[in-house]
Amino acid sequence: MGILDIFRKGLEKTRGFVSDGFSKIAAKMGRFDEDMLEDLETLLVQADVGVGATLSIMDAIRENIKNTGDASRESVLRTLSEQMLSILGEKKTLKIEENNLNIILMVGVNGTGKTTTAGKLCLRYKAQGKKVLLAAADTFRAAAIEQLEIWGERTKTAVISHEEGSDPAAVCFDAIHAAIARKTDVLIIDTAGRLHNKQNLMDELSKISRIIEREAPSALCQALLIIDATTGQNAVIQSEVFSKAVKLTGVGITKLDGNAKGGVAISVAYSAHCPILLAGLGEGAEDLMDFDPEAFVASLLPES
Ligand SMILES: Nc1nc2c(ncn2[C@@H]2O[C@H](COP(=O)(O)OP(=O)(O)OP(=O)(O)O)[C@@H](O)[C@H]2O)c(=O)[nH]1
Ligand SMILES: [Mg+2]
Repeated sequence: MGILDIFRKGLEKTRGFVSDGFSKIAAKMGRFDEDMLEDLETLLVQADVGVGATLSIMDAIRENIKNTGDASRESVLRTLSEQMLSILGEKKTLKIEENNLNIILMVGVNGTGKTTTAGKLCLRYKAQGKKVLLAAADTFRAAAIEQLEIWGERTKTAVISHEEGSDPAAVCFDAIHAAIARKTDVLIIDTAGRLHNKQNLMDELSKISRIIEREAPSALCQALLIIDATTGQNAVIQSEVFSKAVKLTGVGITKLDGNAKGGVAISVAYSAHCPILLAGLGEGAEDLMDFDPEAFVASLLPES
């Protein structure tokens, strides 16, 4: 299956909603009038594209109609696609430096898919022949440590863990030194999504970041914010909150397969100040893709 087919299949629900919705609106008349443009605006907001991004897209569509006089389905679809691509920006991927320790820190609120994405990434790098190590820095719940250990068994990867309730920064300290001693290529650190309160969580993440900087100054450290596509506009707020505690490298959007609200990727790209790097398109170990703006947009919109 090609990348486009994988995105189309994963985004089936959002595709059904946006693509069919667009075709239904366009079918009313040969060319778009103001009522139809308003229906399109509502459709985008309902698909969680977000109010800011939707207004910017609709402004460009109206402007184009005004300038060219062309309000045909094809013309509106072309501007819509161009605007979505312009908001999403160029394709960017997680970088892995050869002959260096790469540290990937997974952050995000509870249940977004941090541990699952850590496992999927582990599988990806193992398949590329890299030496990988997992660190269970979510010490808040025993089940979280066990969940990462299951991924460790599944992917035949060592997991550095301490007891439930221990200091996550100490787990990171040990994991970094184990990674250096074992000449690990990629160390993936799973963190908690929930602590006693939000400030605790942010303080803990800041502390983990400081430990990484201090103990592995020459490593390439990337912090990945994991966002659940089904949580809608909350996702956008999360990116603001987490970016205050950790210097985020990029975003991974999970559960794009979960409902018809996959448009949230556009909302996040519009508001967050870091690129979307990964797309979670299912629960399986292989359901992780580098986020591909072109495949994403082509998956949402009808073929012209
Ligand atoms: N459909 C779908 N489900 C996913 C995806 N990614 C993760 N999940 C599911 O989401 C649920 C939560 O995932 P976890 O990886 O445990 O989330 P977490 O962020 O580690 O959660 P906490 O440890 O509680 O903070 C699990 O049931 C996963 O199987 C995805 O891309 N698609
Ligand atoms: Mg977890």
